[in-house]
Amino acid sequence: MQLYDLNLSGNCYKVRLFLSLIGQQAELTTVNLHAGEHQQADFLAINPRGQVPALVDGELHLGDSQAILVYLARRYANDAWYPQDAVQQGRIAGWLSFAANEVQHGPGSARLGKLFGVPIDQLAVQKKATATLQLLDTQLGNHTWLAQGSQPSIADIAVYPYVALAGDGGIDLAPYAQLNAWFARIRALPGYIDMPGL
Ligand SMILES: N[C@@H](CCC(=O)N[C@@H](CS)C(=O)NCC(=O)O)C(=O)O
Repeated sequence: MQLYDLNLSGNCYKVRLFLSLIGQQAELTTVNLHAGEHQQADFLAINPRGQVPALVDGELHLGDSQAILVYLARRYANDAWYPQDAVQQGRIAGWLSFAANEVQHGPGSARLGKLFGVPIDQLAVQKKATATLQLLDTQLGNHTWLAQGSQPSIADIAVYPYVALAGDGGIDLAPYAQLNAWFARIRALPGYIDMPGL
């Protein structure tokens, strides 16, 4: 299995973290976005969207961190990470979508602007980020894990990185007690690994 990766990408970290939690290994290939490697023909043949992460496993070429989590969970992990139950799958899909939208465009974009100098309306993204963090803090006040099961699922792994990295975007995480308790639960999982900024 090969993972096309970038150390500072929260989306790539999602996949590295999950691989470690389930005790699977992938050969990492760094894609230098700064040098435009993601737009070169050989990488576009792997992921036509020109984005990392991208996973190659045998014949499978798969982009998008959420899609990769689903694949890895179903293919390599025990059922708890992505249960067969329809209610649980529906809830998890909702959180995967939340990771790709509210989280990516709130705290994720704030970090892009502050850390990487990408031109972004910081005021607008800080507002989105605050609403996202508040919603999560409320959800986690009533539930140990996001999808409401008794164990963590891929929903937690999809949402965690850019929320935990919000400080890189100039957002103070201290007021969110439930979020901080959830970070601690995730960090206590066997096989947990960090990335720069956490
Ligand atoms: N929805 C995708 C987003 C992936 C993404 O935005 N990747 C960034 C790095 S974090 C990237 O490759 N950006 C280069 C580009 O879009 O040109 C996912 O969850 O994997």
